[in-house]
Amino acid sequence: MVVSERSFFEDEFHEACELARNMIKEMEYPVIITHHDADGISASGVLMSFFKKEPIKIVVLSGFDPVRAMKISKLRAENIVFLDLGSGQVNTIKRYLSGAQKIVILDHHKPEIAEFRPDFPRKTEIVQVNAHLFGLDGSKEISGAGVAYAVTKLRPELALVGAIGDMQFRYHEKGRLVGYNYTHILPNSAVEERLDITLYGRETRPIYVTLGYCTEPFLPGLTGDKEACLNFLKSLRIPLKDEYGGWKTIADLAPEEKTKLVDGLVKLLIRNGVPLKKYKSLVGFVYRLPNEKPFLRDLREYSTMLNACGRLKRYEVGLKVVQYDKNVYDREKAIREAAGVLVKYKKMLAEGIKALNDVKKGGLIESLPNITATYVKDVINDRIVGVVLGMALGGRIIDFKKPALIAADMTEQEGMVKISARALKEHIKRGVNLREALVKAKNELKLEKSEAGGHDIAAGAIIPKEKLREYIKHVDEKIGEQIMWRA
Ligand SMILES: [Mn+2]
Repeated sequence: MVVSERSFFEDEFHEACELARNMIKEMEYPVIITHHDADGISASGVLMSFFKKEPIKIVVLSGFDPVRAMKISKLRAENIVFLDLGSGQVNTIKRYLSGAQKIVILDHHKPEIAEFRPDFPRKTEIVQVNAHLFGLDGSKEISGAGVAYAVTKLRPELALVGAIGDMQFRYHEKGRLVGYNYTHILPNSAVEERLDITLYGRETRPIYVTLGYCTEPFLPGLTGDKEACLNFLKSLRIPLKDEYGGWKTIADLAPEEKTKLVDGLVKLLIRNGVPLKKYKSLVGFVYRLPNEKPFLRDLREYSTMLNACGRLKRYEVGLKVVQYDKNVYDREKAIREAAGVLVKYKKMLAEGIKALNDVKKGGLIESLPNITATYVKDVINDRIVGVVLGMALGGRIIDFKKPALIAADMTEQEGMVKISARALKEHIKRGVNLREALVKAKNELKLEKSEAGGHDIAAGAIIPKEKLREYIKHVDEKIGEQIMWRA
């Protein structure tokens, strides 16, 4: 008998999914509450396909907290579906939305209450299908969109866009999807998996542009210098343009040309003393939808585009991109629009990185015993601060010997700051769990109107500005305890 690495409670999970599906099927005028990232928008696409005929309302949120719960309660919705959020806020849902008849939560974040049927006032029927309740690791084996797929059996491609948007591939050394994503979703989808050059932009950008923008790994002498990239490609005799004079992308290259490119890059990195660990990610698993529009063909680019729409609050554009059953012309228009949003988003990120560097010069970074904390005030928009931090981690702009935390003023909530925290895999191995630290610190300071949640490796919180110092100190202590406890 073949025994799988780790068993999850497959039958129970699928039973729960079926129960949730039946509940959703009966919903009239459902209100769908979803997260603003690629995973949340993908999950909405899945549900839109499910509710083809039923009029639905979609509310896209950057997070869920009492203030927003109160606003949603004013919609007086009888049927609510939470996507990619909700499990971390079951008590808030109970406090503000117990007027609803049916509530279904489809989530993969660690649940606040580990029960399929959390206790609620009797008139509300509530279930939460959460990966963690069924032995699945929600940080790497299934995404929010994946849970939505498991429930509806629709749009497996979007389920994988969500997984890739949530970086669920990064736990595998060659960037492969694992767990439920791999065993149950990929085989049922039109997505192709193969080992290839992973560089971002492989389907859409001229090769020299791809190299010029490459920060993972950082290419000495090439990153940031387009002229040098062109010369580098010429020296390798890699054709830059196709027969019609259009720029070739990496995906357009023949296998032997790809080999030449990888060889050339590896040699360059070795010459510059870059350790192997940093560039073995040049080749890894890529996921593509061969019949999709070029911008969406590579799932990483697809998810980045949805992320851009979410972060810049162009939800309607992102939602149209994931809605296949809509009229084709409309969707194509939305994809073009999304491409424009993406350009703007990339520009904001570049400005964010620059601002972070300036802040660094200004000395606003504080090094505590167990974390590095930075307060950027309103210099970096709170919606992109987490992404900028992730990039800073990739580019080693911040000292990442310790987990890093960055705080920015909220643009929409006066007096509140948004906190993003990121750790490296090495920190996780030593026992660090950012979500736990952020949540515990919040509870200890009795910050009731605040929120905190996320994953061990990436987490966030929204707290009152006047509590920032104290909060950071508490988080630092929690991280210290986690490491000590493990040591
Ligand atoms: Mn997610």
